[in-house]
Amino acid sequence: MFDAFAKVVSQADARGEYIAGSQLDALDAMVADGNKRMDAVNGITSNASAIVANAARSLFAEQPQLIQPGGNAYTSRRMAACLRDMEIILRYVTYAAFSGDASVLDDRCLNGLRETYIALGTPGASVAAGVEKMKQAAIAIVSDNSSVTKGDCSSLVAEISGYFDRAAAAVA
Ligand code: PEB
Repeated sequence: MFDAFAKVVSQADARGEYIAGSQLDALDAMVADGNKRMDAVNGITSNASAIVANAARSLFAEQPQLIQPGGNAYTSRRMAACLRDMEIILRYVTYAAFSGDASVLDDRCLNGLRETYIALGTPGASVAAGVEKMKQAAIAIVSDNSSVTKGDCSSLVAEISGYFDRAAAAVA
């Protein structure tokens, strides 16, 4: 599990090189934008339950077979497992956003998840659709600068979108 700094050190060490100027510049920009990152993580984290619940509701409205008898979210046990899975994925996306690095998401959440869903008979494409809905809600929160100092959040939004896309692609 790396953050952006540890990742740069690890890559430089693997090559036996000093940290490159371009990498220092990139890390410098990351530090300069640190408050935006904290605000974004805080915004997603403090709205996590609503993000998960709304995404699930919308997923089940679009794919009602999931909650009909025989569906993969039918029975409250499976529904609970589904909501829990979405919550876990969102939590790891917030960790990646906080660290500025996807390795925690990859190593602790996505690695082997596709195989798990295949073994369970859980439709990965439906999980991916749920992740996409969480992404829309999270990006709307991160992009809403009505209660924070106004600034350009486009690169942060693109980065966080990328973590959701990575999660969706890992199970689709
Ligand atoms: C992954 N999900 C399930 C299981 C595991 C995971 C390991 C099996 C064990 C259990 O039921 O608890 N666990 C989860 C995860 C990590 C982890 C992400 C990462 C660290 O440790 N059903 C649907 C939807 C979808 C869904 C499409 C969007 O119809 C999910 C939610 N996951 C779902 C369901 C089960 C499950 C288990 C329904 C239960 C499957 C079953 O028992 O039939």
